[in-house]
Amino acid sequence: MTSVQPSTRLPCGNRVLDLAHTHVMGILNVTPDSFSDGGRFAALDAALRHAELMVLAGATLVDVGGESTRPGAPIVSQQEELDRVAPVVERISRELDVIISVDTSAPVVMTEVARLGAGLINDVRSLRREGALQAAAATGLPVCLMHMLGEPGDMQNNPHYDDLVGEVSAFLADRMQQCAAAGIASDRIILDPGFGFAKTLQHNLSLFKHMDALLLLGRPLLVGVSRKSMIGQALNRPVDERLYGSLALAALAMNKGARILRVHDVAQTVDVVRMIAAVESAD
Ligand code: 8Y4
Repeated sequence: MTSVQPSTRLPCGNRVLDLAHTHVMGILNVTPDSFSDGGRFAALDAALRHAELMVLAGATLVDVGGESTRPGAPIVSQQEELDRVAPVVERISRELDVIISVDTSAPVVMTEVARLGAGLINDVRSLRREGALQAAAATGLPVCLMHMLGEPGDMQNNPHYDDLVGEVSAFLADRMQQCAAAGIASDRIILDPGFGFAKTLQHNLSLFKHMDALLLLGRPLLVGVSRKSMIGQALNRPVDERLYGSLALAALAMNKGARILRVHDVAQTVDVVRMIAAVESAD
């Protein structure tokens, strides 16, 4: 007797992501503050080396980002963002066995990176930019929709929620509907609570504790908390001392059902994931 189940296999361009397991997504920044001093060619080589190390350490996805979402970061033109990201996507696609996620809100970037071998669109603005829904739909790629109120620049100005989990859930449900109307079926969607985006420490902790409520939306969850200020604030640690806090939250997120963990410290997080998976697969 075979039972019909929703597929756990998510097509990501020329690769497939098996969402029956938890995956580690390594963060690859290609913003100028992460460029090496030698200019764009040296920066490209450095990005490739970093991506390769993350893949060797067990990342099944790398998230390539060319626009800083830090509050106060300079606004980058779509062309500049494309100039940073496109060569990296092209070379990773040719040289490494990994799903390339691109962290972008720019329609032009979505269209071009899909052509160059990207496997996933990761938009912290949930396709709210003009033309983004249409561009993402046309790529045929899956999309990660993330909760954020406002824009990265103004989002930390006194965020308020009457019903935090309910409002995050309603926001993501609404964005899924907008996607469906634009031709992005729900089976192409990944959802993300958006830790650190328009949320206080207490908001972040409470949303983390109750994130399993978002599983009711029926889509896999991606969680990004690595080195974020919620860890800094909870533990009183500077950004270079947040590894253990990050690993604790990675383990907890996996336990709550998250399927993709977006992290800086891939090797360490992969050990956490594999150890938990070993216990979960025991008799
Ligand atoms: C230290 C470390 C300080 C990290 C700040 C940060 C998410 C994301 C970002 C996320 C998804 C960041 C692009 C912010 N966060 N995409 N992107 N989910 N899907 N800050 O949580 O890492 S950038």
